[in-house]
Amino acid sequence: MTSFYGLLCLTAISIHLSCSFSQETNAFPAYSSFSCTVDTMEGVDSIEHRTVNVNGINMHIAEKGQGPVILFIHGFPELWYTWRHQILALASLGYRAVAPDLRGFGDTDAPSGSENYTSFQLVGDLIGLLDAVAADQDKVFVVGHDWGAIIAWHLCLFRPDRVKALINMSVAFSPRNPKRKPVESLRAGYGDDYYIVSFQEPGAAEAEIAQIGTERVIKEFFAYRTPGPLFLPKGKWFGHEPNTPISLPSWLSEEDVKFYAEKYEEKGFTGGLNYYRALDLTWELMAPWTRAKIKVPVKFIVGDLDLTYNAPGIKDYIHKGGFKRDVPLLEEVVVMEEVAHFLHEEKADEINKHIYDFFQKF
Ligand SMILES: *[C@@H]1O[C@H](CO)[C@@H](O)[C@H](O)[C@H]1NC(C)=O
Ligand SMILES: *[C@H]1O[C@H](CO)[C@@H](O)[C@H](O)[C@H]1NC(C)=O
Repeated sequence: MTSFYGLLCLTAISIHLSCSFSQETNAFPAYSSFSCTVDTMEGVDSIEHRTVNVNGINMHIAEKGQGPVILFIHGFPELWYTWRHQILALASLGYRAVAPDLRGFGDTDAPSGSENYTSFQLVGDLIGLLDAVAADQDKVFVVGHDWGAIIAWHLCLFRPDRVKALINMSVAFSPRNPKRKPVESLRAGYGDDYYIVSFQEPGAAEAEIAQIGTERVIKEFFAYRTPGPLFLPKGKWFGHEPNTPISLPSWLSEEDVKFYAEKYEEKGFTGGLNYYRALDLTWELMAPWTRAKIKVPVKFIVGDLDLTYNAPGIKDYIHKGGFKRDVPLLEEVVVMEEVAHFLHEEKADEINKHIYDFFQKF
């Protein structure tokens, strides 16, 4: 523990120094709290990048550090970049952080067709990745957020032999209901404007995004803090007039937004949207795993303002026994107060500590 906090102190000192150094050239002087992000950007430059061929696609990965591998799996609309704080912190604590751009995202290939985005291809990519970058490690640590949590769960279900322990953020488990397809259930529960339902029709969400503009869409998603379901009615996404300014949360800089926006501008959103469009196909193919339990040690972390935590029935499921029944090795559930969906960016230091505290036990 001592060395852990020591390292954090050192990190803090170097951040402070380079913050004051880079302030003069900060392109956004109005946002003084952004100065440390400029430094994070400098730290981010120390992260290494390469492309590996896995499961028939070229996958871009970001990595740093030596030691036991921690595989970081991002969500939507994110990229490897969402893990920048964790990559730097965990690499400095003796781990090898590996964060891919998932299939369909960023600098990784995006095969066409939503049928190419079921959990089987996605987990297949990650198994290929582990064989390529961690052939010497039978099992690795896994951290997932949002879609990445769902993929992480399926990785544990299909290949528990490859996972030492899992930290899952934001999205709580929903056991497979053999009687009803997920999109149908969501449509019945929330209607056609519920975001997952509205993402289904190929091209429709893409058209909305083109209308609003990529950068603005990124800002809207990251700034969303309503602790309730997300509805995206046609022509009225996010309910803002076109030119209303969107104020960014303190933990997200204009540079961060630009990073995401440039990659999404280049790649488009279809790859990410295909995850939602493949939900029912994944459900169909996963029939053999109905009522299967997760058999790896798990820590689950969620913010109390997260839309996922406020979905009907989820709190009861997480806190009243359902979750523990399906995930018998669930060791800890952490609910962070006043924190929303992108908790690992919003509360990076606390999340880094949670990750370290949990993984160092194994
Ligand atoms: C799925 O991906 C494969 C491999 O890239 C490709 O050959 C196939 O055409 C894709 N499916 C569809 C429906 O586009
Ligand atoms: C992690 O989140 C996924 C996503 O829904 C969920 O399926 C899983 O049960 C959660 N935790 C695990 C494996 O415990």
